[in-house]
Amino acid sequence: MASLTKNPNVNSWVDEMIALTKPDNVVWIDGSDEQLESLRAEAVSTGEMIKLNQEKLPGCLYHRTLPNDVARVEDRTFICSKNEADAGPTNNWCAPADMYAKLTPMYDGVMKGRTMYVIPYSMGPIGSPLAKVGVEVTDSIYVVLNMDIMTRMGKAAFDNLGDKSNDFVRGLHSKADVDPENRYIVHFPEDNAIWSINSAYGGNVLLGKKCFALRIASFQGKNEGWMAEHMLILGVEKPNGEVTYITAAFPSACGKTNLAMLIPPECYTKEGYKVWTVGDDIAWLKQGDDGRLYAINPENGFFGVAPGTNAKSNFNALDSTMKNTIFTNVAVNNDDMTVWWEGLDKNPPVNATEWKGAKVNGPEFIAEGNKLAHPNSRFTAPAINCPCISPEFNNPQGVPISAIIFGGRRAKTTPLVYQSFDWNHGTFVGSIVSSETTAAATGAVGVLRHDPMAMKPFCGYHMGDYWAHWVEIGEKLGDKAPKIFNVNWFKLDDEGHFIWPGFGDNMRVLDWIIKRCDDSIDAVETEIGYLPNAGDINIEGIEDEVTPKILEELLAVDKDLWKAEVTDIREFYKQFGDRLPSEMAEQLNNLESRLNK
Ligand code: OXD
Ligand code: MN
Repeated sequence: MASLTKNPNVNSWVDEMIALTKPDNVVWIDGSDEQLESLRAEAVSTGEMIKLNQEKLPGCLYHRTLPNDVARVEDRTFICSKNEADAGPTNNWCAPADMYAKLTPMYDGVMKGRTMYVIPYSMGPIGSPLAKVGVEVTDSIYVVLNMDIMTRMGKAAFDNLGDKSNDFVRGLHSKADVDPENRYIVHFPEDNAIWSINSAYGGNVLLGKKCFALRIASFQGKNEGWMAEHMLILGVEKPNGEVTYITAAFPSACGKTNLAMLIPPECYTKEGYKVWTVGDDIAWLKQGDDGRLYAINPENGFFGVAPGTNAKSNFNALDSTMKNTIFTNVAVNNDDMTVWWEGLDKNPPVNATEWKGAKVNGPEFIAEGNKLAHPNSRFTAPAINCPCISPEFNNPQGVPISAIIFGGRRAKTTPLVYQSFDWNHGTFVGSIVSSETTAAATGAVGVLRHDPMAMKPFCGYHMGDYWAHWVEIGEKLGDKAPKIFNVNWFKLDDEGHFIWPGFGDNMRVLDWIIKRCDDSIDAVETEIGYLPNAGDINIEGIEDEVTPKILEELLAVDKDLWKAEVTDIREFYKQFGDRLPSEMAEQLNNLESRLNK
């Protein structure tokens, strides 16, 4: 099939990839409905995808990955910058020449007997000054169909790139034999290239997402003066119609999708408050002409964690999955070909297929201690399906950001919410985010680890330089900089119960944050930052659950725990050596001396 572009940089690179992988056929993805429909039909005929109930779930498909291939593989993810020091201590590194030498034989002839799909796509609205083009070649129809949902895919991306530009990210993916021993997710930041092999799991193979929009884009942002962050973007509309835009960075599977699509409690909806979703996972941020920081969501869909999603926890996400959605590794109800996962409802299907493909009696299977859906099973849903998608979703200029929120899963230490003293202190607050690990990546779950700005798995260069970049951006923004906050929805009591209701009630914390941005409310100055006066967190309607004593606990700053935290941060910071910005070292010293006063 003939190329869809005259761009010689694209064509020569694709020719090179064809010569390397030797596919039987090459299909250029134009993004047309006819082409996608025929790919869906082909995937269904080979069993790669399963058609779900087209009346209840129109346009929805199901896919199962191999049991060894269900999450991102951080230990097999590499940043191959020319100099090892530029990848920094938080990334796996290998010299680019050595990595190319190792991977080239693995790709040699890997697509023999297969078709190569050439996917042009834009991250960001086509034509947005903040958008960027990528091209992914892959031997997986599943990848094509997911990229169709997650990006602006098709010929328009090539038209936007133009006939001459070399500014596109080259993504090479082959599922090969899905061999975990030879699985590699590799980034060559200086070559604008990503090579992924032996996986078919979303986060490892939808190369526009984590690989491009975070790892490569963070490196590009550093060089070009903008930021790529692991952040949701939402707008809170007040009764007077004014919308305040907020971004929030939480580690994987810590509720970004839920916060982004939050439905406020009744005491807010009755007044006319509303939350709009701009993005649920990634934000690209750049200073606008008016000096403020603007954000776009480079994605076009949601690759959300299914378990736990239900009409109460996230009605809008659930509703987004009701049509044209791909479900991966959830359970299937064989009676009516619908889907099920833990936490959807209390009625697991009796006649079920569990995520690995075995036919089981759902309730019995669960009673024996098994899970019907994989804990990291996913839905890939078009953003336009979301009932609360922001009218600004496709605005090429993005939305102006008033607040940036960091957060993680912390049983103790970190209060419900606090505000940093200023931008550099906020950067410090982001740098010290720690969180308990989740099923989104392979490895142990529930282990506390440092995850600065929720970017530990996604920063494509040295973390110390990344913090320096934050400091520099703050200098440029000056008094137009967003205010920076930290939240923790996950505080536990001594019996291990969550003490904050979370979900829609997180609106109560957003409300405080917005009032702080508007300068319409005072706060308590503590050693770690500004905390709410207890009376300023609206608990109308949840007084029984959040008693004054619990609120006090939620807003407590335990000095001893924080002193221990300082010791731990000092240890954590050591690995960054002389690339730790002096501003961060100073913030740590200041925190310590405030605690010792
Ligand atoms: C994701 C992740 O899939 O962070 O968004 O793992
Ligand atoms: Mn994520």
